Amino acid sequence: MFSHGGAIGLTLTVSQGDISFNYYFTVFVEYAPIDPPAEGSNPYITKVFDYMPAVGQFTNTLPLYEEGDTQETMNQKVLDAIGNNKRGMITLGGFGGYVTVGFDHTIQNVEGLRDFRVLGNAFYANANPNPDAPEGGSCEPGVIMVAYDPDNLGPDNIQWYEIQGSAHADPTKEPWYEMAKVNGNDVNIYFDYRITYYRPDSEPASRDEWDTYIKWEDNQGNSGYKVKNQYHSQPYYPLWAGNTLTFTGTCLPQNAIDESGSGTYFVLYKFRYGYADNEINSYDDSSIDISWAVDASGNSVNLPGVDYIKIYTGVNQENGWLGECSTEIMGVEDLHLLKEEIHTRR
Ligand SMILES: [Ca+2]
Ligand SMILES: [Ca+2]
Ligand SMILES: [Ca+2]
Repeated sequence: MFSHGGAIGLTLTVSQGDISFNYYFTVFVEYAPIDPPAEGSNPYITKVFDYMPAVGQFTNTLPLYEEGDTQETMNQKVLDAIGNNKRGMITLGGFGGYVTVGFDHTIQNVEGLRDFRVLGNAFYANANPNPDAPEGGSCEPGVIMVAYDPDNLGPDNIQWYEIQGSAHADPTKEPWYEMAKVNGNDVNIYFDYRITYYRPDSEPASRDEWDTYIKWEDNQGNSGYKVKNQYHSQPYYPLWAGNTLTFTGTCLPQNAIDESGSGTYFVLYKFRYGYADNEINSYDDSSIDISWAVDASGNSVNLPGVDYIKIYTGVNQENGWLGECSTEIMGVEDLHLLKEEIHTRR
């Protein structure tokens, strides 16, 4: 019996006395297909299980933290903002900040079609000083994870899988990859990235302290500061969290370039597909095919549907006056219940 589907490695060991042989092999475990959801199911988010943004210029304001708020009340504020097609907005802050949501039914994986859309606030630049640039503007990709829970074990007790977005498969194919590399961006993808943020002892007393506001360290030997900017004066470290915040996940290539060369016009370039807050909401590439879910080795898992979706900010980058790269979420929609037919892609 296996606890989850996908490719599972097994070892058969045969031994006698001092002699031992190992035979390694892989079995592929498939799930049984599921029925479409019941009539009257809600196409939108109905539950928020967890919300923990990383440090960010909208943290503690989207949604608003108020004295006395707890993890539970913050989760409820997120549900009030982005559940049930309200289309309010929440921020996930910098790299790793996340939200975990659920539905009143299992979103079905229909073969050949995309299955759900994640609403963000991505848009294209209308005055990019670089005339030949690929599509970009404010594309702040969130990595998407999914889980199928037929036995109602709950989101903390089941296997999660990541949606294999375009850069997961091959970052060099992003149309802006060479530009970003020449610009000095870190264009690698880190599948086991870990970052820790440290709560500042106090808020900056003067502007001199903005550039050394909130310290961070990662597991690639890098460290730095999340900086304060003139447009957002509230604390950027989530006020209901502990003294350190550690997030893990896949860190995507840095996609932002200061196209003005003087710090006035940052363009955050679009990844091809498979992320949140990366494509305009009405365009096809804001939507996701559940068949893109893969296990930790990158093997397809062919989930029949998903019960929970987790989204976390996928880039660690500061962009001058524009602030950190931080994913925003406005909702999630079941495309099948909304009768939207969007074909899959690669
Ligand atoms: Ca599908
Ligand atoms: Ca943002
Ligand atoms: Ca955004």
